[in-house]
Amino acid sequence: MASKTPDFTTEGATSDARFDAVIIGAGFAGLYQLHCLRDRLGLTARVLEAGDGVGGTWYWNRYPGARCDTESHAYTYTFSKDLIDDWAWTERYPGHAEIRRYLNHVADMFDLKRDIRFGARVAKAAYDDRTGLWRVETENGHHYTAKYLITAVGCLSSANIPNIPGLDSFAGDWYHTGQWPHEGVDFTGKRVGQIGTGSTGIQSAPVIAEQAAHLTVFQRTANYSVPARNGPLSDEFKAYVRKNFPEIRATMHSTANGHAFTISERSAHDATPAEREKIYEAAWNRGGLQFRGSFKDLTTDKSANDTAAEFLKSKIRQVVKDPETARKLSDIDHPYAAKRPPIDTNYFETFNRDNVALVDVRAHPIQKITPKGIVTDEGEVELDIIVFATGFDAMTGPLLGMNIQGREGALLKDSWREGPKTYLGLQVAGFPNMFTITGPGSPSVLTNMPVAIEQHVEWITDCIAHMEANGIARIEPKAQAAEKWVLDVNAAANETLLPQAKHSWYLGANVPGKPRVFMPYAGGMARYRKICADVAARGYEGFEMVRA
Ligand code: NA7
Repeated sequence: MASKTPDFTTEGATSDARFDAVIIGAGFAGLYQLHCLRDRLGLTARVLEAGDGVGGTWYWNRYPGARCDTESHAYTYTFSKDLIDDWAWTERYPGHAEIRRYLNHVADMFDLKRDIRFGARVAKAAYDDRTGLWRVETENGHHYTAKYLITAVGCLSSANIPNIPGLDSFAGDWYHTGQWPHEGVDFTGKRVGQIGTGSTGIQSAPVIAEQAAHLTVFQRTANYSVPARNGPLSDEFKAYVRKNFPEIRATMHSTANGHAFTISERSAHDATPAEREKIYEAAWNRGGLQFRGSFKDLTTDKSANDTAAEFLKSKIRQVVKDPETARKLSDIDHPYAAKRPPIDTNYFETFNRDNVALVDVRAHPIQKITPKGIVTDEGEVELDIIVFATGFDAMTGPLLGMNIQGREGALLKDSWREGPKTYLGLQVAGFPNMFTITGPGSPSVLTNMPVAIEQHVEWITDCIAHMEANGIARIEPKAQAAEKWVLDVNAAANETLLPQAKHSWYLGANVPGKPRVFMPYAGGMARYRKICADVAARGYEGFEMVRA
């Protein structure tokens, strides 16, 4: 059923529009949260969405080659059998347009759009101590009040555009990958400079190189990448997914990272060098994030990790023909998967093209941008277009950008001055009845996001159901519980190699001035799910609940 978006012109314009819940964002998280509150609990809810359509992160990320790195049969909601039976992905990894088609399909199937206000960017959300309600204001001056405020704003939705002197003077065009023009960019005949070699840059460079007259990739940190081996899905595979979805779902729920593959139970040290080579070669040929699962200790034991890292570096040297370019691309300063590990289609092969060059900006930092191009101490690279594949102010950026005020007017940005503090990534002390789906301190970006999102949405829904059934007006974490959780998040990270990547966005290190705090919970999705379930079973231990 395709629902019609209502006319919201007058809603909240002259007097506050009142709902049980305001949900911010209409991506995977916001859509499911709306369905749960409205259709399972019978509450009223309004979704406020800055974009003009559903999709969340995928509404904005339309850059060349934009594609999810989770395999499509696992990048999906699992809550509805009808939905699973009704949808079939076409490729091994879903492209951005197909993900938007999927989310539109979900929104239509569950008739969600009638409760989503598009083009409504939240400017402020403040808790009113007197009424116990949240008051939310949009940039276009509409007001909403609600008992519950639920942020579904994504973890990677606040663009990080580096402050390089002279950008304003650039005579050509420039774009950030996460704010890509919907009509696309024509690179034909253009000299393009791309800054950034994270997951995004590794996806976009090969596609841009095929169209542009010339592409210069500005690399600050060399990166590992494993071939994605994308391709169309066969009818047999689609039928297999439909038939076996309960088992696939069970795997997604039992693994640390929420993907539909398991991690080997074998240590890299228990294999001979020849066996390891064979296992890595098979994983390389199969492609994708599953490479990480080749051995159980790749993400926790540096010497085990070294064996995978060396294999991947040797692949770069085999693929890239120019030895100096191969050296720069394989001169990687962190353990494999200590930063988010990219997967690619022809990334390293792209550097064998005559129209592609690599500039090492770790050795030769960017000094400035001029009207003509980018200047390093090696000289000026003349450009018509600059592409910033420079990532995001991850996890905290989208939340801190909304001017959120808790009890007694306390600002979230003050509470988090030294880094985000949450309890379970779900709530913040001093911000009653505010729930943060996949917030900092939850597994989120270290997992397959829809799995993390479903778990959070279902936990929040159960919590709200409990509150409504028991006449509870207010829930918020006890300060000590939040303090302890921050320690637990740090301890979980320290059990892994993740903190060894000193420049990673997991640590906030990509944004100048951002506190260096490891933000996601690295203890694994299955362990985290159990912690949250136990907390609820013990009467919401660590939370304070106040009756009306
Ligand atoms: P990432 O992973 O943060 O990558 C950003 C890239 O941009 C990375 O190579 C950065 O180098 C580089 N960067 C950032 N600022 C600069 C400046 N000032 N100069 C030169 N280079 C710079 O973002 P992505 O969009 O690729 O991926 C984000 C996530 O989206 C990804 O993990 C998936 O989950 C999907 P650095 O490494 O910081 O030296």
